[in-house]
Amino acid sequence: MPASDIRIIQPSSDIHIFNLPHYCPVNGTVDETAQKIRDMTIRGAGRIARAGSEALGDFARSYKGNDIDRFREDLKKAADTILSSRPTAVSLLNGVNYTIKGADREESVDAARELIIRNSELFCESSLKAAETVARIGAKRIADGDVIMTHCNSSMAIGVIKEAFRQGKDIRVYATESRPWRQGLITVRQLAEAGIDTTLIIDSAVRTVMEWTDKVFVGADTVTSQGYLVNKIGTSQLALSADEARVPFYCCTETYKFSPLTIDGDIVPIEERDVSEVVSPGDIPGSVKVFNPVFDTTPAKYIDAYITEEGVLSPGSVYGIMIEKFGYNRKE
Ligand code: RUB
Repeated sequence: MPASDIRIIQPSSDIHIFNLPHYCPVNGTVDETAQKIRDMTIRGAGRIARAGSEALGDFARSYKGNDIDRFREDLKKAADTILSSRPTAVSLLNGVNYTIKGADREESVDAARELIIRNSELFCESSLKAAETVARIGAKRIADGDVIMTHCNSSMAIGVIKEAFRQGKDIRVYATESRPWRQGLITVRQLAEAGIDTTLIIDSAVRTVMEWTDKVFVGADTVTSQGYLVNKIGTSQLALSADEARVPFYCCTETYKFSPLTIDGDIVPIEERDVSEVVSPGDIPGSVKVFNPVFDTTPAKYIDAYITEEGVLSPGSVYGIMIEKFGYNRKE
């Protein structure tokens, strides 16, 4: 059953493609970035947040015109364009909001421009710094000789694993293929390049390999106020297998992947992508439906800890950090 604060888009009788909100062309950089996020040239929750923030910084930098009202309208369209590119990772929303914060109070285009450029730089810097902190903290959870499993391609989980290896710990990693996009191939390449003993497994081998795994490290697209994790499809299967095998399950994430919207009851939309990512024309009879959800939900009870730049958190303490970081703007 889906968690109460998660919406799964159910397969319809026809092929269902996630309905992207209205797309407003603004300028080259914003449009190009949105397109790259949409087609997954830029992917991963942290990267899309930084790319979206940078695109808005570039938008402000290259903006021609002095009419502040017009600027605000164009900025809103630019932000909407970025936000429409992928629906699930709240990092994108939090990154965009951080970048444009305060711009509506500025009275000149020059002042708003400066503010946005500064916000964008600050967001990207703090995002990269958070990643370093998470790597340092998370590496302490890895012991010499550990066998680790990871899923998909999370720069945060990989950062933790690489840091432990850099510290001289002798580790082995199993990385899932992550059908249909096979982001696992990126992961094994990155780990092998770092010199780590790495084995690629198909997604359905998770339960078998869990028997000799010591710890699981994954990333996050969104974390809800209940401490539930939304991440690449299949994450919840790793969590269930880990629970059954008494293997600790860690999520490595910056706190800007916490969704303040979920405090107010908003649901996390689960993106569904085109069937062509799963099958090619002619592979299956035309009457067969294909359902391709790309993220899933792991209930809080299966997560041992969130490893964040604020420290190691229990799922139950996510709410407090959310309030601290984002406040609570209840919509009336
Ligand atoms: C990637 C994915 C990653 C998170 C976290 O999905 O689910 O685990 O985004 O990544 P996709 P990171 O390939 O569909 O974007 O830790 O790099 O932010």
